[in-house]
Amino acid sequence: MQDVVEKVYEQVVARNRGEAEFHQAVREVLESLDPVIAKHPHYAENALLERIVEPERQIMFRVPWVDDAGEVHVNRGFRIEFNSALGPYKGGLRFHPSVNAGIIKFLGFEQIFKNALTGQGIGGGKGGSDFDPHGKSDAEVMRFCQSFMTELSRHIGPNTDVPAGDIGVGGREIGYLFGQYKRLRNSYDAGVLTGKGLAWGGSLVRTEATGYGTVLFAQSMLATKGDSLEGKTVAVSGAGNVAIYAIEKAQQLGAKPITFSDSSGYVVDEAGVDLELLKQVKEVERGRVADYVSRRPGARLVTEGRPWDVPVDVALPCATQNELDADNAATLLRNGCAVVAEGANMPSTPEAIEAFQAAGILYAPGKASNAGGVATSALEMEQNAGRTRWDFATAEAKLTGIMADIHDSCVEAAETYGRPGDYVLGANAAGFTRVADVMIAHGIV
Ligand code: NDP
Ligand code: 2IT
Repeated sequence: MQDVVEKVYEQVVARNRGEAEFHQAVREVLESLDPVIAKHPHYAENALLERIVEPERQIMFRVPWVDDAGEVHVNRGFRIEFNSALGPYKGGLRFHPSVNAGIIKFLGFEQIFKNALTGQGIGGGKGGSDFDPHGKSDAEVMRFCQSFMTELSRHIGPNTDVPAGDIGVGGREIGYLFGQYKRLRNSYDAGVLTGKGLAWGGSLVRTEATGYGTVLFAQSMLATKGDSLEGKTVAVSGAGNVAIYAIEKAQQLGAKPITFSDSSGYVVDEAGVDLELLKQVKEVERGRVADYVSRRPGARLVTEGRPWDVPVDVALPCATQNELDADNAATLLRNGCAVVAEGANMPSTPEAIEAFQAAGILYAPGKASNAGGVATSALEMEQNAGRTRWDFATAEAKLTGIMADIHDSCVEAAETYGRPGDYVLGANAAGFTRVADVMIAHGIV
């Protein structure tokens, strides 16, 4: 990295000690900015880089709640309001035991550039808690969500900060969070949260959007080589919201997904994933991947290694950060995998990304390929503001158009800065310049 950029990175490490995921996300962006700063030195003036890596506001709070047995628990809540240059802070809430300040900060930082890529006027933020929804009753999840929102409600609003779902936060949690917000504020602010139920302000296609968008992005990358997903085998990780709808869209486009996973292991189903069964097990029963295998002849559960050990043409990591390392990348490449599109945020380690890029395969970073979820959240906000509701085809056509535009912006920026086909540089440069130009226009704030 150039001196000016390296200094900013060193300050981030010194100021945010022990936050390895945040350092990793910042490093990836700053490295990409080298050619951007070289071409436009004014981006490094007025401490623009120093400002963009520092959250505008960081909120951390106690979340006490009572379980079904009457025992009191204390979790920690976070909301990092990272950047509001382009619009209200926007980004999901993650409930997972691994959540800490560094993880929420990395997610919030990525969200700035992802949201800029959508072209929709949304700033970047992220939040969550180290609460683990697994194995909790609906009543426990509700009491937790109510306690969490009691503090969060002071900080959010349809024009201020608009949370949504992420790992461990889906329609059920958004419902409990919205109910408590409405009660505390005595105001039906539909646009304060996205991912709402269809009967109370939700948008069609929001549930499907992240997975669909990821596969559409993979299809656009393949189209640059005159190829398509038709007939390709696909390895998917995760078995949550993003994974399920990535599998659905891949199947619609004629590809054959043969794996999915959760934290108990991965499933290989050489005949192709039975999506109805997967939805029944994961969405309806909230079960484990083993419940799929017990009902699906020919499918097997593997508890050692990762889905990346299975030979495929396309890999779609849709579970969590750093779930695909250098060894996994080497295995995928050895087996002939030629496309990786990230549904999750930062699922590939820096070494894995380096291997994909050195091999010259099509590799899309999450902030570009998984932007369909937040893009459709912004469409939900638009419908809420206009007190209207679009049908499925209208919302899906808008998502498809936005994903195509993001793809083309990445391609164009990669060419502008001299590395055609480098989607990491393309996404970071295109996202950064949009935010930076507006920050400059707004003055030193
Ligand atoms: P879900 O909670 O619906 O599903 C997450 C899935 O990933 C589960 O199958 C879960 O298994 C697995 N998983 C999570 N953490 C781990 C872990 N540490 N080790 C192994 N498996 C794990 O979340 P989403 O599908 O919504 O999110 C998946 C990824 O996509 C995340 O990186 C998220 O940030 C990203 N994303 C989500 C968007 C959205 O709209 N929902 C938008 C853009 C990105 P288990 O149940 O066993 O924990
Ligand atoms: O990582 C993400 O982009 C999300 N979890 C979705 C955020 C949103 O506001 O829809």
